[in-house]
Amino acid sequence: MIEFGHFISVIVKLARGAANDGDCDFEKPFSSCGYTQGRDDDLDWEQIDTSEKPSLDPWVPPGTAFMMVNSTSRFAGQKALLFTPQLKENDTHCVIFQYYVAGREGGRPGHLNIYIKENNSPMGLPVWNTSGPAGRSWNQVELAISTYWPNFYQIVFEAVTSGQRGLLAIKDVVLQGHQCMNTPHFLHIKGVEVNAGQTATFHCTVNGEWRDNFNLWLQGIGGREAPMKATKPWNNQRFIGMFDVVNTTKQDSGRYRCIVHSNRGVGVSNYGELTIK
Ligand SMILES: *[C@@H]1O[C@H](CO)[C@@H](O)[C@H](O)[C@H]1NC(C)=O
Ligand SMILES: *[C@@H]1O[C@H](CO)[C@@H](O)[C@H](O)[C@H]1NC(C)=O
Ligand SMILES: *[C@@H]1O[C@H](CO)[C@@H](O)[C@H](O)[C@H]1NC(C)=O
Ligand SMILES: *[C@@H]1O[C@H](CO)[C@@H](O)[C@H](O)[C@H]1NC(C)=O
Ligand SMILES: [Ca+2]
Repeated sequence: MIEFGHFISVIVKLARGAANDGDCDFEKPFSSCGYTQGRDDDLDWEQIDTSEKPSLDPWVPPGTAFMMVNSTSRFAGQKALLFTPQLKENDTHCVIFQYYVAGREGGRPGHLNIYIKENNSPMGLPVWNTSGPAGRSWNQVELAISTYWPNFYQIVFEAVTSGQRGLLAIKDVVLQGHQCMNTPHFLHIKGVEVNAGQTATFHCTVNGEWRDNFNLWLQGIGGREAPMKATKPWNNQRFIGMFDVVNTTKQDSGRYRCIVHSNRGVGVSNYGELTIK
């Protein structure tokens, strides 16, 4: 029956023309979902299925399949990266996943950082992170990733150990064919061109109503960030966030994107180019 179900899901995926659509329940080897381990890092993620093989370690989540990084007897600052396949959608979609942090009560065994890499761009800065505390429950995160079509993107899961004992885990990555429930999506952002010394203003249009728990900022791939200067309503379904990059110099040129944190996840726009003449 399980084999037959798998057969059907393969047929469905083939019919959709995408064998690697980004979903992974980690019940099959992660490489069959097109996921890959980082090579230029310190550790690998381990794939575990405690529904097939229960663990005696009380910190290991029971009865489920997941990827984890064991931070016990690791130095602080050791990194493990896990990459999704290259994803390409031209309609609104929400990516959800679950994470788990375990260790001594209140402990923080490490950081989980999420990066969104557009085309073959550098990783840039994380769009979302957590360091726990160790709660030993699964928590869901929404990634409201804008439509980058015709560009592709990859989601990168990075665990960084803190030197404390414990583990970080992720599971159930699902690409949903609709917008996120609690995290807003950005419309496509445009590049900005100014003379050196001038202020460059980026406009980020958000699909959704303003909520007080939203935190918006502009993130440069080179590390420069700008807080939101103002919002203006577009209509009752959309608003625009405005960001000033002041006193621009040639070094500020490059790619910028809009980020919004909700209490459930993060919205990430495409990159817009800042050109300094
Ligand atoms: C984590 O690593 C420690 C030390 O190597 C080991 O004793 C423990 O069993 C590991 N836990 C899991 C769940 O692999
Ligand atoms: C949307 O994507 C599909 C494949 O995923 C492609 O065939 C189609 O041309 C795209 N549509 C637009 C309007 O770009
Ligand atoms: C983690 O996220 C918080 C809250 O958004 C942010 O203040 C902090 O700089 C981030 N840390 C890293 C290492 O990205
Ligand atoms: C921008 O330049 C003006 C005038 O040179 C200066 O007063 C101001 O402090 C600068 N602002 C920043 C954020 O560097
Ligand atoms: Ca690795």
